[in-house]
This record gives sequence, C-alpha cells and structure tokens, in this order.
Amino acid sequence: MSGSEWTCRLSSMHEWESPYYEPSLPVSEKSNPLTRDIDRASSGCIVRMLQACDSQMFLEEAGATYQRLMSDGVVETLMEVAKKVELILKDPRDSLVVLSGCGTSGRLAFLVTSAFNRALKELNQSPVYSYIIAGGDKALFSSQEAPEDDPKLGMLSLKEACEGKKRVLFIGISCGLSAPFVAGQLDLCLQNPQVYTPVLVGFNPTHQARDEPIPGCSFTFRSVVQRMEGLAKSQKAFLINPAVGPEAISGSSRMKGGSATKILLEVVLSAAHAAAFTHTPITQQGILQHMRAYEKTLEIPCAHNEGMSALLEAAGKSLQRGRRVCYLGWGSLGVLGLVDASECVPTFGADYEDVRGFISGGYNELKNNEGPLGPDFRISHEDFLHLVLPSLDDHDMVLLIYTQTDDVSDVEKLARRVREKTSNLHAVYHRVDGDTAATVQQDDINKLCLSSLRITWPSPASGLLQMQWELCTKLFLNALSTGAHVLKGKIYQNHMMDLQVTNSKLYCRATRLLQKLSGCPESKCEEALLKAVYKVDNLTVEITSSDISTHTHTARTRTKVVPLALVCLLTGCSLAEAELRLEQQPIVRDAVEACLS
Ligand code: F1P
Repeated sequence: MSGSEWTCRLSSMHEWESPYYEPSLPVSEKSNPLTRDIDRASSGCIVRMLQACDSQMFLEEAGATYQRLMSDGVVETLMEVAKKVELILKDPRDSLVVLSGCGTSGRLAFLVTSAFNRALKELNQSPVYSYIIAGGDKALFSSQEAPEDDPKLGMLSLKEACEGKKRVLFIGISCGLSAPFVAGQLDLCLQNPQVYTPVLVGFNPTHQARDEPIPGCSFTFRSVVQRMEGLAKSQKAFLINPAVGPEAISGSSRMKGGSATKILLEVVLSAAHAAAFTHTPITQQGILQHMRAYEKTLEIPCAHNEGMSALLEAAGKSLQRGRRVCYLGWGSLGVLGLVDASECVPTFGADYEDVRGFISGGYNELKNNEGPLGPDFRISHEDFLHLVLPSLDDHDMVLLIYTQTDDVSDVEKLARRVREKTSNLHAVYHRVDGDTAATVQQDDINKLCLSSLRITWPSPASGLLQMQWELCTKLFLNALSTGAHVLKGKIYQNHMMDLQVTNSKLYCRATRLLQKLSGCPESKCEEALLKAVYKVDNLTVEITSSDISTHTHTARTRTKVVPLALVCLLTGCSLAEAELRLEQQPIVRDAVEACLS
C-alpha cells in the first residue's frame, strides 16, 4: 500500500461510527475499514495496520457516536467502582471481588486477580480477588467455547466462589455484551442485591447488547443490561462500556477487547489500592493519568516497527512451512505468551502445536485455582526442553520474552540450550533506562539471538511499569501471532474464514460471514453451514429440528466448516468436491478467491 493510500485509510478512521456502516452489527463484530485488505499486506504494513487499530482505543470522544475509554461518564463509573473496591479492601471480612468472563475475558480476569492478590500479599493483606473462567482452568490455555453458552453454569460457579460471603463486588466481562455465562451471573447478582453488586465490562453500547433468547432462560443479555441501567442511577449496578472500535480481524475480541479490559480493570484496582493503602484519594485526574500512561505504552511498539515486522516475517515463515513458533516467557509475560499461543487454535483454526507458550516455573508460577492441569497442558520450560526442543531445527522459531527483573542468567542458560537446535532464536525484553544490572549476560543473550527487541523504559521499575510491560507484550504477541497467520493465508480480507463454530456467537458469526461473502440469503447460508457441520449433502429433519447447541456440539470435532460451506455456496458443488478443492488449495484465502473469480 502506498503512503497516500495509507493516509487515506487513516482519515477513514471513524468510518465505522457512521450509523450506515454495517448497521446490523454491534461495534465488536463490525469489520474494521483500516484492515480491509490486511490479507494482501506486507509484514511492515500489517504491523502498522494493527497499531492503527490499537490506537483507536484512545480516540477522543469529540461528539462521537460512542463513549470512549476516557469519556467523562466512563471515568466517573471507574471512580465509583474503585470506591466500592476500596471499601472491601479496608474491611475485607466476608467480602470478595470476583472477576469473571469467557475465553480471553476470563484469561484477563485471571491475570489481573493474580497481580492484585500478589500486591495484597506484599502488603501482608489477605487476598480479596477471585477469578472465574467459563470451562474452568483448562480454559486458561485452551478453547472451551461451549460453557460460554450456559448461564446456569455461570450462576453456579459464582455461587460456589462466593459461598459464605456477605458482600461481593462482581465484575462480569463480556467484550461483545453477549456471553450467556456472564448474563446468568449478572442475573444472579440482580436477584440477590443484599450480597452482590454487579459491574459489567464490555465494548458495545448497551442497545447493541445481544438480544437473542437464551434457551431455558427468561432473560437475554440485553434485558439484563437494561435492568442494570435502571439500577446504575442509584449506584446499585455499574456499566463500563466504552467503544474501542472494531477489531483488526473481525470479531477477534482477544485483541483490543482484551487490551481494553486489562486497562480498565487495572485502572480501577490500582486506584482502589492507592486509596486504601497510601491514602491517595480516587480522583478523575488520577484515573486519567493512569489511562494516559497506557496510551503512551501504545507508542512503544510503533518505535520498534522494523524489528517487529522482522519477527512477524520469521513467525510467518515458520507457520507457512508447517513448523512451530514457541514462546518462552518469564513471570506474567510468560502467562501472556501462554494465552496468546493458546488463542491461535480457536482464532485461526491453528494446530495446538503450531504456536505454543511455556513459562518459567510452570504451575508453581501460575498459582491457578485448580493447580497443574495434567499431561494435555504442559507449560513449563522443562516441558519445552523434554517434549519440544529435541524436534526443533532452524525452521522453527523460538521467542524469549522477559524483563530485566527476571532471572536473566536463567534466560541465558535456556537461550544456549535452544541455540544448539535452532539459530532461529529471537528475544523481546524490557529494561529501564540506565539500569546496568546483568548487562554482560544481556549482551551474551543478544549474541545468541538472530534478533532482539530491546524496549527501554524511562521510569524506575514499579507496579505500574510491570502493567505497562504486560500491555506492551500483549500488543506485540497479538500482532505477531495475528500477522503470522495472515501471512500464512488464514485471513480473507479481514475475516477469519476458518473459525470454529463451537458456540452460538460463533455460529451466528459464521452464518453472517457466509452471507457477506456469497451474497446468498441467510437461510441458504445456514443450510450450507449445517451440511458442512454434519458432513451431509442433504439435511434431515432431525438435523434441522435440532437446536444451536446440538449443532455447535457436533462442530467441535469438525474442521474447515465455513470454508467448505462457502465453496459449496459459491460453486453449487457437493461437499466431497468442496473438500477436494480445499485439499488442492490449502490456503483458504486462495481457495475462496479461486471460486469467486
Ligand atoms: C468471549 C470469547 C472470546 C473469544 C471468542 C469467543 O467473548 O470467548 O474471548 O475470543 O470470540 O468468545 P466475550 O464474551 O468477551 O465477548
């Protein structure tokens, strides 16, 4: 893309806010005009497009259609919620702050509760934060989409987490204001106001909350939100729902949705901690200052564009060859590596082995609710050394992710082991300007690596800096894994074609995508989707009379259902023929384009 074209794209930054732009879709599901042809872009251009999308998180409100992260109303609500947390921190008896969500939202709930419970421990205080993720701890590192559709499971897990508690601040996270699991939990809170105060975090305006009936329930997500809106006036419920713009890959809420979730939760909890433990009052200015520190964080990746596109290129090459990308991380950055890697499976239809994360200390470092998760979830560096390293060569990429506060000699040791098997070793690390600790080891690591992204931060290491390191690392990793899969040909325009159709949200998204790309009516698209899911050329009454949960359950074991359905729709061929076409042309984007031309 030329410079002028790119400028033109940037000027269309607000196009998605027009009421005429994809009017039937909520912001979180719209396609982003900035990335319309990301599938044809060079690695450098992909990096810039993703950064431009991320920067939409901090757009000014300026009479815009939607409220933003730093809009007055949002900041006010953040202050009110922080005050509720402060009260609990000052008198934690029989009280709890619960953070809950599905998929990425649950993973961030885990990351944030871990960080703030750690902060409490350092102050000799007992933990007050607890996380819930739909599908339990294995959902931290794998896609467990079905429990998202289960509001009863949400309620039960919340009841269980809060047993015996008299006061609970419940923070439910659903980027799309859509997950029935979270709707069930919010409903439970609304029915038991003497114990629970509900807070909802998401990134659509309330009128765009999902309104589809939830089987077995009298409420929808939207009706729950409406009840909360009524109570918000008297501060008995809180809604934090700025718009951050459509995702770079349509609907991929792990990206901006996840980043904005992390920002909002950390701003609230940091303000509450400062108020409770250092007598720093919760003010609008304080909240905005913290937000601006995150806004600045977004500039850091821009300063490393060249290094970033080289990394993306290397990862793309490994994936194109059917080889691996491995993240070896330390501390909370290691958790972000594990999370980013595991999300590639549902997001890009990737194989579990394509991108894998490992963390120093394994489950001891993680301290998750359920402890070690068994042989299917091996996450430590030792596991990497035993199970993965022996099979690596120069075509596999390994990325070290750490900060200067981690055990740098351990990083060096591991780097040497990796270097014996592959020269395709890279590093991303954070350091504070002027800190000369471990410089010699650091230089040695750099010599072992093909490329090193050294990110130097001006301020002394602090709690805030650690959160900035995390956000910056999340942005890097999301860009790396997304970009590498774009280069592999997994994306069509800015849509993920090969999505797994494993819950009702994804089922509806798949049908919509088929409509958009084939131009066929909804009913025909749903038919084609079901044929691909059930592997039949003719639908039986048994299939058509089953509910969506049966379809999504069946789809768990199927691959390429959306590409298959699309090829059938575009060519009128049988499923067997569509399968053959896709086998001959495994790059989904090219297969689709061949049918379209
Ligand atoms: C939850 C979620 C996403 C995931 C996928 C399926 O979405 O698990 O994290 O990437 O899109 O849904 P939400 O409830 O936060 O909107």
